[in-house]
This record gives sequence, C-alpha cells and structure tokens, in this order.
Amino acid sequence: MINCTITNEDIKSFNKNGFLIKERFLQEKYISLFLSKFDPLFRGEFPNGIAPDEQNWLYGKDNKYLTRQICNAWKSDDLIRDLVCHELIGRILANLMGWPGSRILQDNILWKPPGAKTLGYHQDAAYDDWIVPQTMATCWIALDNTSKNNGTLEYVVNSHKWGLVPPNGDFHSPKDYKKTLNEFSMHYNKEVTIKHVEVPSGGVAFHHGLTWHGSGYNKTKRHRRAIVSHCIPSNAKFHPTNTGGTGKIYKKYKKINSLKLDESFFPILWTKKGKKTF
Ligand SMILES: O=C(O)CCC(=O)C(=O)O
Repeated sequence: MINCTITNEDIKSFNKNGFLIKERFLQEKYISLFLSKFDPLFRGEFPNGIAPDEQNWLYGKDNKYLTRQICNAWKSDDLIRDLVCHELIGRILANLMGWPGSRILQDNILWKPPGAKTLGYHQDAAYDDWIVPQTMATCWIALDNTSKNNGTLEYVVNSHKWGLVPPNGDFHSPKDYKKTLNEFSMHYNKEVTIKHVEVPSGGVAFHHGLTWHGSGYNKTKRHRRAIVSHCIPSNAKFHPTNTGGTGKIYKKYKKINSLKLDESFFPILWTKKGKKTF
C-alpha cells in the first residue's frame, strides 16, 4: 500500500526544518479507492457501523465552503485503518522523532472542495496537553495533486524550535489564517519562511508536533483531499488532570485508576521491540 525509505539525510533535514516532504508514498492503485471513501463518510455512512470520534461537516447540513474534517475514521472503515495505522508510518515517525515506537492519537480525513476556506496556523502538539509527554508527529498523505493555489498544507520552516504555545484563535475557516502566527512571530521577533507542500497525489509530508502549519483558500476548481495520521510515542500516557485541546473529547477513553492508553482506542503502529496492535 505504501512505500518510503528514510535516509540519515532525511532525518537531518527533518530535524533542521521541522518537516520532510516526499513525492511518492501511497501506491497509485490505492488513490482512487481512498477517494471513493470520502463521499459516503461525509454522508454519515460508516462501513463498520461505528461513528468516528469527530465530524465537522455533513451533506445537507453544513456550509459548502468549509473545509470538511473527520477525526478517527479508522474506527469506521477498515481500509482507512490499514493506512493510518500502517506500521511503516509508525516506524518512520518514531525514527524521525527519536521515539521507541509510535501509536496513533487521531486520524483526519480532510476535504477542501473548490472555493473552500482556510485552516488556521497552529502547532499539533498544542492540542494534546492531556498526553504525557506532550508531543506529536504527523504523516499527511495527499490524495490530489497539491499546490499553493488549491490551499495545500504549508509549514513555517524551523518553527519546531520556537517552543510550545497554547492553542489560540479559530482552527476552522478563520478569515486571516495567519493571524496567530503573525502575532506570535512579531512578538517574539521570529523569522517566518513558508514552505508549501506541493506534491503529486500519493505524495506525503511528515511534520514535528511543534511545527507551525495551516492551509489557505482553495482557489481552484478542483478538490484537495488528504488522509492524516497523528501519532505520539508508543509509551505515552494520559496526563492525570489536564483536559485541554482535544482532551475533552478523547479523555473519555481513560480508565479509572489508570493512566494507560488502551490499544483499542490508541493502537500501537510500530515499536523497536516489534509490538503492533493490528
Ligand atoms: O491539510 C490541511 O489543510 C491541514 C492539515 C493539518 O493541519 C495537519 O495535518 O496537521
């Protein structure tokens, strides 16, 4: 399903820039298969009969200019699970981040139709203060050719070294999607160099949980879709008390008297010791 080799140079580049972009990742024959999943999911049709944890957009209900997002569709569809929980994704993210292994915290199904609005600049790790250690790494897989014009993912080069800031401002469709970034960088005198992820469909971008990123308007007449796997270290635990960011949704999976992340809800993708949930 996926192919990718990560070299020592790639790891150096990831550490330097806070991200790594590769033009080839998902095999071509799978692209149309994954694209065919989008329409039914956003109509609320779930092959496993299980609803995802979050869904911000439904046919007939929501504004056509919003970027459509579903979180944890892996629970609803086995093929999506096979991709976002793939051991190669876990191995690559663990190698890039220096972790003993990876487990999935959350997936995203992202759909930016023609004319769709923005996603505000943010740091992924800012949303998981309910996890110890508070960190994250992401694998973003493009299902359409991406460009600056169709509102592709964009990164601030080297911003993973700026430290962690609590979430601030709107995530979905802010008018000025760079407002929080500009306020922060001006206040702390940080230099902002933006890199747009421009890859063919099936290409991939990996980023550090502290890397500032967002995406602009889709100014084209074509759809821009992606599937995303957000991971944390395999040995991460629940924070005993914090519930910030997405904690108010996902901390319902915490068992009484235990800080352990259950593999049924946060599956292990890969560890150095050879462990994986699926
Ligand atoms: O695809 C996008 O527009 C944004 C994706 C994103 O924020 C992420 O994958 O962390």
